[in-house]
Amino acid sequence: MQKPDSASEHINELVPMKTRRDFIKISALGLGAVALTAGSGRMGLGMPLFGKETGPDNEGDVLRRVPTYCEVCFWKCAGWAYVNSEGRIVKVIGNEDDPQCNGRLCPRGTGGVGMVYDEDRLKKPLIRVTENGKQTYREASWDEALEYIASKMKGISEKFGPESIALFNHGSAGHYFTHLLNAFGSSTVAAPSYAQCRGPREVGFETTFGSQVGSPEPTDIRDTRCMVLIGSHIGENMHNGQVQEMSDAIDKGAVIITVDPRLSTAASKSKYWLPIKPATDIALLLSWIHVLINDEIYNKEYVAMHATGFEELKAAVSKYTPEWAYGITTIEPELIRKTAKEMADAAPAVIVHPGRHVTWYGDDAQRSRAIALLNALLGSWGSRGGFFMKEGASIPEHHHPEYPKPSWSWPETLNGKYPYAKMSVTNAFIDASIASPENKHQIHGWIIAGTNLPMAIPLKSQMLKALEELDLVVVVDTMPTEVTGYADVILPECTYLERYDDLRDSPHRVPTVALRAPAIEPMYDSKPAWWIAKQIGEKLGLHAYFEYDDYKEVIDWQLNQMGSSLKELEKTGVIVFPRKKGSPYLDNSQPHAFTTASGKIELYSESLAAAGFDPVPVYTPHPEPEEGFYRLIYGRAPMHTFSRTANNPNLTDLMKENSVWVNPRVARLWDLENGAYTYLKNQDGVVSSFPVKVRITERIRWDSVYMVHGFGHSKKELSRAFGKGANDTELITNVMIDPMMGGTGMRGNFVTFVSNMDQNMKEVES
Ligand SMILES: Nc1nc2c(c(=O)[nH]1)N[C@H]1C(S)=C(S)[C@@H](COP(=O)(O)OP(=O)(O)OC[C@H]3O[C@@H](n4cnc5c(=O)[nH]c(N)nc54)[C@H](O)[C@@H]3O)O[C@H]1N2
Ligand SMILES: Nc1nc2c(c(=O)[nH]1)N[C@H]1C(S)=C(S)[C@@H](COP(=O)(O)OP(=O)(O)OC[C@H]3O[C@@H](n4cnc5c(=O)[nH]c(N)nc54)[C@H](O)[C@@H]3O)O[C@H]1N2
Ligand code: SF4
Ligand SMILES: [Mo]
Repeated sequence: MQKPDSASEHINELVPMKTRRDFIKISALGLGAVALTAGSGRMGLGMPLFGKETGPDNEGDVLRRVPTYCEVCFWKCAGWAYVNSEGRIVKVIGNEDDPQCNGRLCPRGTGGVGMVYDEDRLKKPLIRVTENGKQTYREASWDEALEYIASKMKGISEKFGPESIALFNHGSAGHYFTHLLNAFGSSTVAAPSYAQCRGPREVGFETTFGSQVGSPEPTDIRDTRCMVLIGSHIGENMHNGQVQEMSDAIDKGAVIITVDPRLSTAASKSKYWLPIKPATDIALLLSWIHVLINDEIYNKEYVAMHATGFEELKAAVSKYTPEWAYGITTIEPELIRKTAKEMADAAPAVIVHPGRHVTWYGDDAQRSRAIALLNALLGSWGSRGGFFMKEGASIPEHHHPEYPKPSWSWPETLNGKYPYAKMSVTNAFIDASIASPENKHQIHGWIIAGTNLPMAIPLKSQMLKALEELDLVVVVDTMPTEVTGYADVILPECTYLERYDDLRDSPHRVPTVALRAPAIEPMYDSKPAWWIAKQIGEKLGLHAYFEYDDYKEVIDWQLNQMGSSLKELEKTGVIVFPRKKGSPYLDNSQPHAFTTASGKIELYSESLAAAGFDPVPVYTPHPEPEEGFYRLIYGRAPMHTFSRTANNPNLTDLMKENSVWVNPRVARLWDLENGAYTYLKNQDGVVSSFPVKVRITERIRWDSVYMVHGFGHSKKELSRAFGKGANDTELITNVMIDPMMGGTGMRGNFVTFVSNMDQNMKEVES
């Protein structure tokens, strides 16, 4: 067996690092490939961010630059695409005027060009047909494919009402299809960014402060003196602005406290790493609250001015001593006290980060509320170095006739469950697509735009049942990912570098807008989503809702209303507006009207109590792995986004497969060798479709294994991604649904190793 890479075995207290050598060290621990190609990166976090460029530098060729904003993830950094005289996009770089990215894109953004030139792209509309008793796809003209969809939509609407056609969306395309469905009479629209991602934290913060966190997060990391990351792995989670600000904060001496069963990149840059036993975070959070209150180191003035329910909270947490929490979390009581003191010393310039993907154990809204309570006690909400009050640019809506009022909408799909869901729940849509006496309203058609449902939602058997019953499944995508295999009609959208899209409005410290214009004409027979939605709308007789020939007319009109124009934005890419709403921070000498029922920050929630939920979070133990099994946890890699980049030629160059992180103790027990391949089998007997490479490392606790989400693709049409690595989603068969808001908790799954499952086990190329 090869020697595992060595990192801190029991490092709880790490010295903050901020030198160039440090950068090399961290890159040697796993970010090597990117760090080397990245050139001038930033130091503090050792992040592989690409350096700014000053302009085109091609050999004498005149490059044209076109403004865009990135679609490789949802941070939406503004940038410039450079096109050479042969009409080829040669690079994309960050826009210096954009406060979201400060002129720097992450490796994924730089590699975004690979989406355009991926030869596996969807190229023509496809319609499912049966030939010789076998189902297959045949190419169709746009007119035929769109006619087919419109006539199916009419048929479903006549029988069941327009509401029974649902949209699943994620990303820019969603807006145009939402508009189409709204005009048609349906508002049955959902995205995985709620019940598979940030829904629970929005509920936790709203029930406390009356406001959601929202995206991008209004975390004032730039000026923070202490940041606590609860399983939030900023640095591998590459949301650009946050990574840059965290890097700066570390350089300025901010204390970082990272709670993670894995020595994440962030943990390795932290003063304190708390390698918590997974699934026990609520115990740690309650204990921190206990220490702040018991030791009287909470922010008394802030709490007195803004909060209600302090005495109830104090009574509720009186028993949660660090000694109690130690028995559950394995974090030493002294360390719990010391880190609570660090937070209090920095308050109110402290951030207990809400995280983003927080659908973990089914009690996630309550864990998020515990995080909100901690922030409230520290006085960080509305304070410099804590959370600022964000402001967006008010982009006027383009005129259209009023939408017809649907007779039912997504709340009816919840069947009385999840009273705190403020947004639609994808999994409830799946349930509502299966005939059952429970469903007063059944969904009969799906339009899916920009989301790879089989990888994003861990409910495969439910999804398959629903797909059996649906009368229409349309997929609008750029790539032949798994979801396209279930479509009746597949529509090829062109990539973000080949189209106009809505102006970007990212509420932050200051309002901004950014323009996305096409750098090149759409390749093959692909079309922008705005065009596809408009064509279907016209076939449905909804002309009045689509009064433009080209979407740039809408953008120009909107910019004119805001005192600018398309012409101006084509030159600058971004406009930064002054704030209209005053200071981004609260005046803590005055009461503030919080949008909760009481008008105050609610440390004890009457509304939760009335609805039958815990008014103050409580810790409930979660099932543990049986002997020989390990908890499956997952996360992000800096060079990939979910499943959407796994085939991108530029990014597969940096990372072509995921690996399973295994502690050396476990590796010895199972005789696993570093770099060897193993299949994984979960508690329900589900075996991974492909073997995954073993990475033996002290950086993961012995009771868990870790992998990056988005690999293990099963579509052969993805020539680079097919069979590379393992798919976490297929191993997530135990899903714990949050009773407050419907989120799918995915971290209650346990796996073991099946190295010799297949005698002819294919050696996957490494
Ligand atoms: N097991 C597991 N499940 C998870 C997560 C996890 O970590 N593990 N993470 C969860 C989270 S946080 C989120 S936000 C969701 C993300 O869920 P999704 O957004 O569904 O993520 P992807 O898997 O990247 O699928 C994106 C799809 O959009 C397509 N696409 C890319 N660009 C375009 C475009 O410009 N136009 C169109 N029409 N299509 C495009 C891609 O080809 C791909 O098929 O997944 C959630 N599900
Ligand atoms: N490069 C890149 N960046 C991205 C994305 C991407 O696809 N690629 N996606 C973006 C999106 S939409 C989202 S939602 C975010 C998600 O990113 P985050 O919100 O930062 O994090 P998660 O993916 O939930 O968490 C992963 C971390 O949680 C740790 N963990 C696992 N179980 C536990 C536990 O029980 N307790 C604690 N304390 N920690 C635990 C894991 O070891 C891992 O380090 O990333 C965003 N940024
Ligand atoms: S963080 Fe990276 S992938 Fe996300 S929008 Fe910015 S450059 Fe693109
Ligand atoms: Mo997410």
